Amino acid sequence: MSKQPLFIATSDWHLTDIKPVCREEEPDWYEAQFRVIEEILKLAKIKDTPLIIAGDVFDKAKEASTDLLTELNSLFNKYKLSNVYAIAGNHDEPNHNFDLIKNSCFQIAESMGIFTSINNMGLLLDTNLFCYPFYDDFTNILKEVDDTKIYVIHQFVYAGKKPRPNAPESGNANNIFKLFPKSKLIVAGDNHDGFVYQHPVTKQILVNCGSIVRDTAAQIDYKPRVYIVYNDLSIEPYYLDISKDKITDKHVRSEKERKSKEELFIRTISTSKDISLSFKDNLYRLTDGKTCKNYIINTYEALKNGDN
Ligand SMILES: [Mn+2]
Repeated sequence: MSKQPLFIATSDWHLTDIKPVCREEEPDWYEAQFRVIEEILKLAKIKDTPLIIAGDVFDKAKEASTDLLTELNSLFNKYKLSNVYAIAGNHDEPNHNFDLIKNSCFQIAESMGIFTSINNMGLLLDTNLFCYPFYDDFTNILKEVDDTKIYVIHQFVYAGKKPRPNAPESGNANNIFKLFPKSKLIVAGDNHDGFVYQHPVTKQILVNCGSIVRDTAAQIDYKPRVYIVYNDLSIEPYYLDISKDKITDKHVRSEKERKSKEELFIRTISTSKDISLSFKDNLYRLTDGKTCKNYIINTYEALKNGDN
């Protein structure tokens, strides 16, 4: 069996009409998003392989404009890919509830023929694959399916150290593998930082796709990518072109500057002997050594006491 691409894995497109602050210098936010989508569609066309979107196609479950939807549709029409599949992420689900998916942009996009929804469904590739959309209580819901080696899920997963203090233990890659002990590969969406992790003992592989469009200043050094999954289950990252991106963290820097100035001010007034928040202290200090000292102090005291 020669090595062939089995599919391209991507997630967290977060398509939105609202330009993020860090991308304020983008002249056209739609173009900025769609040039990335186009690159992915081109890649799927060239590789002649299915494209699987592991959730969060849209940023807001019910708030994509007709402009956004129709532009997305014409882009997909241009490439005429026959095998584009998607599962719903928490952002695609109204109130992060899969039961409400019928009334969502995800559902509209599927109805327009942009992709085929494969929530809670299998896909017959060389190796069987099964997909689960986002569920809040996923550890109770996700189950292994017979003769299935690959799973696609939308859950916050990480390998090694917790990427944020409140990240649940259930998202640790080693615990995700335990949900599917017979699996060989798990593809995940949700965590915007893409990575590939292999369990040292079971050799199971976790591919976390990561986001494709950088939308926070924290991602300024991130290299957006999709992953090509081959039929021998080897994984290859494909880094997307970010040369046209206009991204800035200056709003974060000015916020930091403002905060540090504030901190410095508070530190100064709380430690310095020369500065006080008391008007009286400052006034008295100002008069030190001046000939008018007594006059000023007497006037101030008289004013304060309401003397005429
Ligand atoms: Mn998500």
